[in-house]
Amino acid sequence: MAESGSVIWPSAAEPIWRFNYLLADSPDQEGIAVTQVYFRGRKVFWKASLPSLRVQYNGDCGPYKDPLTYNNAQTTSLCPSQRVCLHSYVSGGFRALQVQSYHRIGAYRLTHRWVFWEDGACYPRLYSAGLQCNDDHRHHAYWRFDFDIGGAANDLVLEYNTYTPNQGWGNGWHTKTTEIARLKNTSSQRSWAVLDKQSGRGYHILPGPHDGNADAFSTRDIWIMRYHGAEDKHGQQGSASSDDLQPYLNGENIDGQDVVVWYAGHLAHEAAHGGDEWHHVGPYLIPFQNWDWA
Ligand SMILES: [Cu+2]
Repeated sequence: MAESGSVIWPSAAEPIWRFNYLLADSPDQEGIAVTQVYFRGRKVFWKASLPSLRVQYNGDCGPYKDPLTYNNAQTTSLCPSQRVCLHSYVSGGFRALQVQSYHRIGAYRLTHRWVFWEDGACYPRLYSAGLQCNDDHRHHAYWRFDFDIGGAANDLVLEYNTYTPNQGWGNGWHTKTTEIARLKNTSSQRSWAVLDKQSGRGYHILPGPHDGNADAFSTRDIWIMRYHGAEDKHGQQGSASSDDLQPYLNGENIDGQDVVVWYAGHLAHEAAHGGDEWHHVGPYLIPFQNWDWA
């Protein structure tokens, strides 16, 4: 079984966001994948998904890879008849559409959520509660963002650091022209952007406040890569012991190409806090320059 649909939100008369969604069965295991995602009539993603979720314990438990599938999703009181739950709300004066699935895996309760805001922001989130073993551990959530801003090709990737002088892209920004994996750097407010070269429209990728730090088990925060269809494994990405993203980094040119961004949130969970506390990770994706407000 699977659950899928098409969304025009908030209405056909006011199509701010438009996309398809799919929560598939095993062997697919990438949570809710959203595809053909448009903000105000302009393409943002070819596809965005959560293809890997790994957990490492102190002590003898694990490591585990937790697949997010239709099989281990459950209905909730908010959506008693659907495992993909669409829910509109208003927060801070802004309308939002939340698309989420609730999963049970062993002792874990996991909520995978996309929030689409009326101003074009998109918040991918993973919420986790439950203790599989009574030890401190770290969940690592890997999102895959296949941006197609203004079409698949002709992308430009930028990185921001407070210390970078203006090189023509504004203070702090420089371009990344070959495939690369990066670490966050809080002191330089490091962040990234993917732009369409022709229009200048793009998205700013900002680490979330709870996204933690890479470690020896999950070694990077973001990977910027050239699109290859074979590198979309629909959630069969890596294993419990490795994310297996490093082999995709082979020095390819990404300047003016079709770019895919992987982003990892690292969620530390202390056993002393018990199993009932919910924790979450996820970046902020914010529209960047030159979007026309209809
Ligand atoms: Cu946990």
